[in-house]
Amino acid sequence: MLEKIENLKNDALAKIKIASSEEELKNIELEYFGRKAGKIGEILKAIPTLEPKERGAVGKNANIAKKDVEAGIAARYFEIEEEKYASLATSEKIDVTEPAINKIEKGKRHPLSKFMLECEEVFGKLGFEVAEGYEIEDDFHNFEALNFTPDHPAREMQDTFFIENEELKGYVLRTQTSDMQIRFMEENKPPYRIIAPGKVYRKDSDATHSPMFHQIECLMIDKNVSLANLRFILLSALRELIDPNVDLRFRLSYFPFVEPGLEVDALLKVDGKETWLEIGGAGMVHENVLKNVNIDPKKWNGFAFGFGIERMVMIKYGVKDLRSFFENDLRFLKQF
Ligand code: FA5
Repeated sequence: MLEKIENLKNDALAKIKIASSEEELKNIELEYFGRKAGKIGEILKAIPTLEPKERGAVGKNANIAKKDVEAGIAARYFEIEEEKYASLATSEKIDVTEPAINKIEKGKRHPLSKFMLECEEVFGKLGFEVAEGYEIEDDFHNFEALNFTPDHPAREMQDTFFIENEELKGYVLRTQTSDMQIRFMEENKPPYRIIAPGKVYRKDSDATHSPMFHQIECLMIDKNVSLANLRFILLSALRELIDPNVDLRFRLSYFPFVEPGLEVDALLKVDGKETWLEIGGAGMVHENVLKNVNIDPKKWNGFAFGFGIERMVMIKYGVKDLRSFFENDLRFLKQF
């Protein structure tokens, strides 16, 4: 019996040594340890039927054989795994110096982001720094400090999205980048020259209005600033940003945070004809706004203007429908 065990063990170890796959190893495991008719199991099961004096030695040797075969199988599994990974390293080797088969298309900036970056560059050259704010804004910065009293009819001018959440009661999706006039003046001392580009939201949707759109705010506060300064800065910037032949026209208008308030039109060539197009609002900062941020209006004054970025880009490239900017149609976007 002891010899039988020894032979069984040697046979098993020889088979294990030449097994070349996990599949083969599994079959060897079944042959020796399978629940039904596993060769080692059979021997262990037969022990109680042996002569009592034989049982000890057979049991001991059978257990040693069992452990040796188990250890052999585990070691061979490990080796096969190692061999598999070693062969992967050669079979799946990538030559990173090979030229690409397909041409990789590079992404580009969205025309609106591109225009906002151009604004930062052009206004930067005129001495304006960039200020950034929040799209979820409180009533104070979006309306109150900008001289909109609580029952001011002008609040109706901008169809507001109010946040319906107990924790954010009184907050809105900002309707204009003019909130940045307040935020910046609260935190800095005059003089100021800033632009604030960003997203704004209104309940508005058609070919020239979108519920989310972009504005750029410009604020200059210094000593003895006049409408002539506003005109000069705006004209210089637009001539560089849109067209060197742009001209401007101001019409009297109303915004609670400026006095006088102006609507600005730009003279542009559209389809070969010269046309005046409304591009945004402007004016001299209202003294109540300066007082709301503790700035003495007798010492300081200035102008502000705010423009729709979509409107500017539509004018610059002759885009007819503002919704094209948000449809993510590559045929449209690739033109810029
Ligand atoms: C304002 O938002 C003022 N805050 C501008 C301002 C700033 C005036 C500083 C004075 C001083 P208004 O509501 O007119 O103004 O909007 C300005 C521009 O945003 C518009 O001329 C238009 O180009 C653009 N705009 C307004 N609503 C939409 C919309 N729903 N979709 C796309 N563009 C819009």
